[in-house]
Amino acid sequence: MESVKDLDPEIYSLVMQEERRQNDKIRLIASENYVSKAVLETTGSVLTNKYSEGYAGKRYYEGQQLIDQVEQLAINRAKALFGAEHVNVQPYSGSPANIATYLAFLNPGDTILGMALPHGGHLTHGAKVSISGRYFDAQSYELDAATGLLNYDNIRQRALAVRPKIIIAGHSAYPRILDFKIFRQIADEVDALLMVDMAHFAGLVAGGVHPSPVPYADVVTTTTHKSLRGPRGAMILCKAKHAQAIDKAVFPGVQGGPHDNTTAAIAVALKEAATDSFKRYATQILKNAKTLADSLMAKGFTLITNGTDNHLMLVDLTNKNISGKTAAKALDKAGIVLNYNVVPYDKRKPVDPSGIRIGTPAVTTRGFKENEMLLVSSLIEKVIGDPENDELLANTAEEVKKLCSHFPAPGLEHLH
Ligand code: DSN
Repeated sequence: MESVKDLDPEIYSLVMQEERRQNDKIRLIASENYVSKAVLETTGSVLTNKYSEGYAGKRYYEGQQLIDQVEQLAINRAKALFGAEHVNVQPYSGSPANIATYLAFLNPGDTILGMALPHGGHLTHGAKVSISGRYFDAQSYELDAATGLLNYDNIRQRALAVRPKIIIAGHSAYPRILDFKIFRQIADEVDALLMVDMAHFAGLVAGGVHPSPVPYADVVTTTTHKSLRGPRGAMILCKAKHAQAIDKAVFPGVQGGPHDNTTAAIAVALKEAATDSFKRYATQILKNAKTLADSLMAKGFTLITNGTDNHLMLVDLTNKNISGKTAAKALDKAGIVLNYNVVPYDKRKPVDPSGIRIGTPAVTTRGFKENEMLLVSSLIEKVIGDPENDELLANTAEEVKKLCSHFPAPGLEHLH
């Protein structure tokens, strides 16, 4: 970044510090990752200079000889990787992808049914503060109070009661695998479309370690930057019969010109995701999550649903007499970065809830395996047991830094 250094030392310095932070900390935010150098390079390429409203062969600006090929490559790779009939790679991110899906099939005021935000759903699945909850009649289903699991009989009852036009499956904080077949049956029973937001687990699906929603859903939306490990962007995968509605909704319905540099980087990430090494990464994400979950439970931590079968876990800290926010802030000082999170039926407020969410994709990318996860578990226990002990937090941060120095992350190898 020599040019930035000369031109804008302030931004240069902040970026360098962020590189250090990402290098020296254990990053456990379930939606974050480290992209490869190839993805970074492509994101920063001259494709950022181009405008290309429309779709390959039908653009509103000239000079698309190469952009059309880039976008078609991304589409072809996504179709092959996920077995999708049609793919749109233009959504800027997950929220616009979801909004475009609603625009494709709904009129304002129509009913949607999604997982409640405090139970692990996403803002765009119908939360009242989101456009999805303001412009539509957004109904929700919740987790079972006793088990913390989805209760498919209840979802069915809710669907029969509210007759949604779209049922949304998918989550930001649910540690278990969804039963897409049952969701499909429920959707058929009430004549609804089934939309699956697989943003969190797309990398697991690509790596073959998580069931795919693609055969069951009318539409699958996903970000590209979480477990899938691509640039910040999104895709919509759908059945061929919905292709036109989806494409029209993305452009010109919700967006203008696609971000071609991102599209190219998505294509690169999809090529990486089709490799054996990506399969090994996806497998290790699950092993790491299970090891950490088991170890935390053995230390007396309460995990929602008593564990995980994906890349994330949700810890209810009520029995540890510490709020999620206090824990997350102490852990951050100690070099362990995660987010505070509501737990189902949380008695505390969302700004200072009872839980923390922990995810394993980023640490897996940098090479952490089961042994490192056991160490992470011990560090979490120590910090949460004494969150105001500044000396402990500082010493832990040093220990974390030393550990991280043995695991160079993609894109940050120059720091080692
Ligand atoms: N913000 C993302 C997450 O952290 O889960 C969801 O889009």
